[in-house]
Amino acid sequence: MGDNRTLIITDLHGCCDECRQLLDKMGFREEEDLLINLGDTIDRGPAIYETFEYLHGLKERMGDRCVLIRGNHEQMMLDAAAYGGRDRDLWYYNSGEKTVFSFIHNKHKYQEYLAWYEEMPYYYVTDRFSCVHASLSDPDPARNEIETLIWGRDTHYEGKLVMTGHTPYRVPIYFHGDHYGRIQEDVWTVLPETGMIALDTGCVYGNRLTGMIIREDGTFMVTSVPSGVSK
Ligand SMILES: [Mn+2]
Repeated sequence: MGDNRTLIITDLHGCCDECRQLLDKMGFREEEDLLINLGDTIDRGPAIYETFEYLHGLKERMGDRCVLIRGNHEQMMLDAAAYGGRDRDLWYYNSGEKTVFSFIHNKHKYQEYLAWYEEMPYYYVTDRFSCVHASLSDPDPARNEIETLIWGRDTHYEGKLVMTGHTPYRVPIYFHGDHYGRIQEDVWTVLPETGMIALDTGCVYGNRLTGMIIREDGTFMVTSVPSGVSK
């Protein structure tokens, strides 16, 4: 059996330093690992352009081993650029101007990279689990409304295992039907077959950035680094 690993991170919101620290802590190997980002790379945080530049470079070098899933913030940006008007108002209301200015401050325009953001898929599916930004109602991501995939907050889920971000909790949580519990960090555990693992721990709100490592043998571990953003 190989030692292929999958690393999952989410909700960077411009927290580029923490992203690098977390990947370091997880022993990220750019040449071998599968890296999955669950979306919301932009808006709110301190280093939005830098985060883009870092992920863009990773995607360039890693190709299919770097999966950048779309969050509601990328969707709002794309809709704002495409339709203006109320879509732009919605994005600006959700901190979009911070992204606009971060790109301008670095002598770029976010509009130059719309095609790159447009390539972000809404979900990623493997034999063992699925990945989406926000939530699932049907275990098959293709059978959910886009709205559910990128904005959903329902955690009453007991289908095939899914990893999500979007809704920040103080610690990573495992949800299964009506039950839920904190996931212990830095301990290897058997990957559940069903339920929902929520990984957004509110880095951009000053809490922590959490990542998950899944090994080929069906075990996983979550680990985190503190946020440098003041609360
Ligand atoms: Mn979100």
